[in-house]
Amino acid sequence: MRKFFLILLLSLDSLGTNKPNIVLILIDDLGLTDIGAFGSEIDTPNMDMLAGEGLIFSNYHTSPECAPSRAMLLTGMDNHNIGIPMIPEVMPRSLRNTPGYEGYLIPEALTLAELLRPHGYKTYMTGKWHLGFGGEETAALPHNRGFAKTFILDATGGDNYSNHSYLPYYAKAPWFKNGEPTTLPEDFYSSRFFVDEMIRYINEDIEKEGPFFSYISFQAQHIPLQVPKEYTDKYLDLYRNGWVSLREDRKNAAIEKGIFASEAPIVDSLKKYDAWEDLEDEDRAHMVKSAAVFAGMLNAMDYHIGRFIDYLKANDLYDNTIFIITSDNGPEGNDPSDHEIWNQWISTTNYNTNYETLGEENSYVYIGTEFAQAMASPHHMYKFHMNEGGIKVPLIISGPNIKQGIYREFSYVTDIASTITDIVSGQIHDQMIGKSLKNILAGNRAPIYSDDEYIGLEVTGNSALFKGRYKIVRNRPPSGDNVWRMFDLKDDPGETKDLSKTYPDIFQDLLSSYDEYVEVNGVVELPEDYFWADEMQVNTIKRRVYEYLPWGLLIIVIGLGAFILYRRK
Ligand SMILES: [Ca+2]
Repeated sequence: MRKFFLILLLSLDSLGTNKPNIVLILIDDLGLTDIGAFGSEIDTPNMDMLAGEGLIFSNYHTSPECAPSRAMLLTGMDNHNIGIPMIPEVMPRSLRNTPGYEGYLIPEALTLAELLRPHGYKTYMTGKWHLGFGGEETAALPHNRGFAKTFILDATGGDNYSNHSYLPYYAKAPWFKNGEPTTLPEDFYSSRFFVDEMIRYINEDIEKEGPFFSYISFQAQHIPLQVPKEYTDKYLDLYRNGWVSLREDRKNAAIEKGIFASEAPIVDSLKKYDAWEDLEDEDRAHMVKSAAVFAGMLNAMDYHIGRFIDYLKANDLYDNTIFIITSDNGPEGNDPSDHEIWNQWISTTNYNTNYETLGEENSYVYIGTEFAQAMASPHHMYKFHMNEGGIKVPLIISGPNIKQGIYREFSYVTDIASTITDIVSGQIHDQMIGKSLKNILAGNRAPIYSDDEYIGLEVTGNSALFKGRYKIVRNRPPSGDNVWRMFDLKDDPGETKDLSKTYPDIFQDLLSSYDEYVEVNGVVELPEDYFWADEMQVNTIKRRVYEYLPWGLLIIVIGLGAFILYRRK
């Protein structure tokens, strides 16, 4: 009887045909002001068009790292309850027996694709997945987690022109087509390919009933930054005034666009670095061109989003499509050349950092800490950190019946899955902790979180908690001191004035909420001497040693055989 009702419900559901298509576009390591509509100098006309037609979220937060953000985005759950508390590359392997620390997306945490399919959605994904433990846990790949057609990379990043790994952790970038290991086409360029492949999936099923859910997860703007030369050439002169000037320009543009309050002070985040004028000419030129590659790569990605929009328009699909565009964390400030294991590894690869060909095939480009800090403008810090520069990123939602404007109240990564299930089914799925933004999309501008609700966040030992207008935050060494500070984000969104001693009662209340968050979600306190780069080195050796194990065993067997033969003689 129950089954009958379920079938009836499902068929009724598929009859209620006007459900919107949903396009979820995730950009990797994009700063708050990297998109034109948020104050960028980079050409992003297609995303700006969607932002102009839809709603801009100027106070949206995610986690500071790729994989946890992606898992939270797709499930609406806290990162400690889904198997991805931190990127698996830096997770101490001893933690894998702890519930919530499995290192891959556990089956109990349903993905949006699994939740949308029973409602008649056709489900597709292209691009970076990063939730299957580097391809080792195949049950956690998107093809086995609700996506009908997929072409994905199950790693923290990869080359944009080939299957080369960008880190010693991976021998080759682990690519999968519909759950099976696969190769890349000859003329592969990541952003173009993900869009082509997505168009192909939609087109193949265009006669089939039902809306589609398409998740395009770009490699842009993750390192190595790479893009065809003509895009870089457009921006060659743009960054010649350096990072201080870029940060200031972005801040002013963000104020003008209504993304940041004009009177709010900001942290002097760049003062601890070398002055731009004091750099060697050669280094400066290299950095200016690296930043141009960054800009070109984003411009190219936007161009391919434009092609996707054109396809939808040409096939009468655009008007009933909701676009959600966001980033998984703030800008990448890591300089890989600071790490000896990377320096040794890169010399064994085809990669080069030659000025002439920066951004082209086999070129390894990154913007470095100072430009990353500028691209998080006007905020402090960048990827991996719990200050606003690491976790406050762009969010644009546009589509049918979505009212234009800017939503300035706090919103959070887990709200997206809640919103999608609410739009599709009229309710937020039980597993989710996020709030629905449905009323906000319809024009309501009230806060969705009340003053006594808290949102806790812990990733790789760095922590934050939001409650009402306040936020507490702490970052571990080497960039932090592991001391909690408290900021009033309403009056001081730039996090310039620590109020922990000014309002000790409020500070204590937020600390207690954090303790409760740790307790409820089973957060493991990492050892004091934990350092992510050391852990990645250990995990790299553990992962790669298995590749050489069969050869080692073969040599031992041949050696033993030879020894026995010799003894028999
Ligand atoms: Ca990322």
